[in-house]
Amino acid sequence: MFNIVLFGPPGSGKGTQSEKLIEKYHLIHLSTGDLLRNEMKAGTPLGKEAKSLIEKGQLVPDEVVVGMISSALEANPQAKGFLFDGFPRTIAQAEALDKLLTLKRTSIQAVLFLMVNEEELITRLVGRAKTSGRLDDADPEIQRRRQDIYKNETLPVAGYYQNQDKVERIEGEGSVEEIFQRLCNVIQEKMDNE
Ligand code: B4P
Repeated sequence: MFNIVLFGPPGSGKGTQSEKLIEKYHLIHLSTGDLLRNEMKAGTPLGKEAKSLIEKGQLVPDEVVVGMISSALEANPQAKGFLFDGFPRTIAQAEALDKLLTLKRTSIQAVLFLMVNEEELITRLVGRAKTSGRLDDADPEIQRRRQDIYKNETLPVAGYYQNQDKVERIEGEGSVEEIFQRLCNVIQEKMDNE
């Protein structure tokens, strides 16, 4: 199996690049943001709990997202590999993921870290707000909070994987196609060394 974590701050282009990567490498796309938004749309109890947190720019509890990922791994026993998008977002999630993958006798091969400066992130999210209908995009105050939570809770996850020597930093500014090529170059190198 070939498993990738696509890592980066809110608005760094994880969702945008994931769509292209899964098409090229035939990986199963696991986006906790998308899974949570589906639950919200369906109005499930989990979705209702998530909605109140996401709309304030806060993270959903670890056990909720880990449970969703665990079910998704179980539901795809034949997968060639997984692309984790927006997960893990805390050290506890990263540890839980390592355990789940060990049970499946596999592991993360690479953590691709999209580097984008904060002003560019805010500009992108303001742009996305015009079409996404996402309340967590529309309010600049909430966007700043999401960036702060990212720095405090999610950025340490990069250190966790750095200790495993798995992090590849990728310049996340430029055209979508340029960034995609950068990601593909790194993935190809990793695959060749498997
Ligand atoms: P996510 O859905 O993961 O979303 P995101 O981080 O906001 O965006 P992403 O990086 O995917 O950016 P995108 O491609 O859309 O999370 C939403 C919320 O769910 C979180 O805040 C949290 O509350 C909750 N959540 C999710 N996972 C969780 C977890 N594991 N634990 C706890 N809570 C969790 O790109 C952004 C914009 O930029 C788009 O408009 C795009 O068109 C544009 N763009 C992309 N690439 C560009 C480029 N190269 N140049 C210019 N613009 C570009």
